[in-house]
Amino acid sequence: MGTALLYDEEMTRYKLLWLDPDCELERPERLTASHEALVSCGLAARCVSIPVRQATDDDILLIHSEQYLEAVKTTPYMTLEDLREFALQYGDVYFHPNSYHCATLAAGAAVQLVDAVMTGRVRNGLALVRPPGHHSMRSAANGFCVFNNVAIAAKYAQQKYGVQRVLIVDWDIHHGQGVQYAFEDDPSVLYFSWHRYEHQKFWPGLRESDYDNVGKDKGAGFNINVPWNKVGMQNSDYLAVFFHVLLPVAYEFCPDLVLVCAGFDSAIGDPEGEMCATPDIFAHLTHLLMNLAGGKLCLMLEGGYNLTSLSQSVCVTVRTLLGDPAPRPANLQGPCQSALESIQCVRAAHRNSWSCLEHAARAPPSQISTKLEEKEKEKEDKFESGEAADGITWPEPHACVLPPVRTAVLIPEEMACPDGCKRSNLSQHADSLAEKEDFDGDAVPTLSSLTELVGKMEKNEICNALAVVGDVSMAMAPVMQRATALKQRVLGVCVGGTEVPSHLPEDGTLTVHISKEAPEEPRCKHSIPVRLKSGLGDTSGFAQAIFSVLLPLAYEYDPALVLLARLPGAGGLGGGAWQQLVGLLRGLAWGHMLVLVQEGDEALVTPTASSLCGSPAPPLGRLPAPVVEDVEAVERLRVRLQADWMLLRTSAECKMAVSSGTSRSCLLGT
Ligand code: SS9
Ligand code: ZN
Repeated sequence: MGTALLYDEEMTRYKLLWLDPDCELERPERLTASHEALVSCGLAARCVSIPVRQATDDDILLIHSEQYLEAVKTTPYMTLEDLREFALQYGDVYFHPNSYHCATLAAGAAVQLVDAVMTGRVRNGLALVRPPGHHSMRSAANGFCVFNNVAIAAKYAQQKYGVQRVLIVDWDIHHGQGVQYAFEDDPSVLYFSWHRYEHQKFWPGLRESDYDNVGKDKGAGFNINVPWNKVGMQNSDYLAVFFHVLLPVAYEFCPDLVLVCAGFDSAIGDPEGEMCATPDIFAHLTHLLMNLAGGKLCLMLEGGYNLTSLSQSVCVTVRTLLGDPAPRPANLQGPCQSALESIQCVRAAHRNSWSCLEHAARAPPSQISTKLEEKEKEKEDKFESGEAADGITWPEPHACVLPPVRTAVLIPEEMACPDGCKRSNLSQHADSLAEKEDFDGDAVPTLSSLTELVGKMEKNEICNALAVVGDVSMAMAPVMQRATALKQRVLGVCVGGTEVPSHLPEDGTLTVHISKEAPEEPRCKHSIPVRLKSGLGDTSGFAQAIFSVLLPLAYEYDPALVLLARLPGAGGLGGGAWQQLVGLLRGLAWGHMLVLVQEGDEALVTPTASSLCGSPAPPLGRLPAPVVEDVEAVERLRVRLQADWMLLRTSAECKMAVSSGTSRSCLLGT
């Protein structure tokens, strides 16, 4: 199952024909540069190229009025003066005689991409288009946008394929008010947008872009706005919003299809966004969406005005769609104060709509409301607006060296090797480590075979691996020791079991143990028990543990290897939830992960291997409210740990500690 790329050079054949400083950013080179970058790093050739067709009138009328469509249709025959005048009735948009044609191609590419994904021709894809779409409204062009490509695609999917729920993630740095208006009373489309807002001072400067605009009537709760009230937001700010707002709600919503308004003006160097997230972050934003909706993910280009940053971001994104491992999310420093205020406000505004947020902090006191905060002078330590981004530099994204083997398996000989995997032979030479009696050398790999796998991952000879072992608990310590001996930082994730496996090395490791029985009190800083009293079968509670504790911890820890161990007693954990866990953890450590499964659990080999190979996990279904006791336990743990782990923070209340910069101590939870 491949990745579609939709591109047609024709969409570069329109441009601004007069002087207008507000519109000069939107240039044909945005598309040529992005496409050339994809070609020159060999990514375009790896995609399924799908020809672009024009959207029909019927497609466009799914979102726009007949009058507006007819008006746009007359623009190819207008004089320059008429075009100028026509554009002037709208905000921040220009028209060219070829604009209408290109706009039908852009919307057409979006519906073609939906067709390709919904018919199963490809798994996911990107439509490289201009003009962008998310600002255009039923009867108005706006912000370089003519037709609302993504909104049309959402309606089209619902109408043609009977898709019930569509999630639209708008990571462009501007608010897609056009998308918001199209679906604000519609509970079948969940619209999420973060956007530069600066207390309503930033374009388009709408009151309704703030966090308290949650949707109308039946659609209340299905519109999520995250305002950025400062520029300079970084990778941690974006990830924190994904972990603490978007992902829990998205999993609860359980979309059948995910569309992304993929604007890259939210990346560093962009003159419009003035944010500081690096192009690498889009690997993670993409990856974190790839296990929703069974992997049905369609990205449509929106903004992105720094050609370097744009091209790098597009490449990283497509690479991830293709299933390559994501670069390590290095140097995450925790969300800034202003981001935390926004997160707290959004979570509070939605706490009655989503059961995953029911236990979020209540509405924050007015002094930290994004609306009421006095408009202090901002961007103190940032560049001045305007001359902005030109001088900004950032390291080029890491070249990814794909290991020769994606997934190695150490499984009993009588089992067939799962598709896409390579059987790893048992170690030939004698065990260097003391052989434990419980290891039956015939049926299960010896310890030295496991530690060899660790060595091969460290050398990037294999990406990830799965082993069936006789005693998972016993195998963990030597594996971790081997990795730490190689100076590799290891994240251990144990699910099930009653006790934390013993003798785990502490230096250079962090172990999170999710189970029904784990002791409530952590034994030490290197071992974190997450206790779900109602058991691993409570998928909602499990999901909460993953998003609000495990993933933020894991990203901030930034391991070089993930060791995922399924201990006996994890039986309650459904296959879907297990595959979600495997899939999500692939985003860490350049994808280097060793999964240990207990002998007797052979039924898990095929699904686990398929997730390690990058197949999307099956959807979890619409999640019910989690068990109150468990939510509270996970929330207590999160609060306790946020003193040491800044990505766990969801509110601005520990102000002193956070604003003291790099300090990792916090007044809460000590
Ligand atoms: C430039 C103002 C541009 C419109 C931005 C539209 C972005 C669409 N000084 N305002 S992604
Ligand atoms: Zn934008």
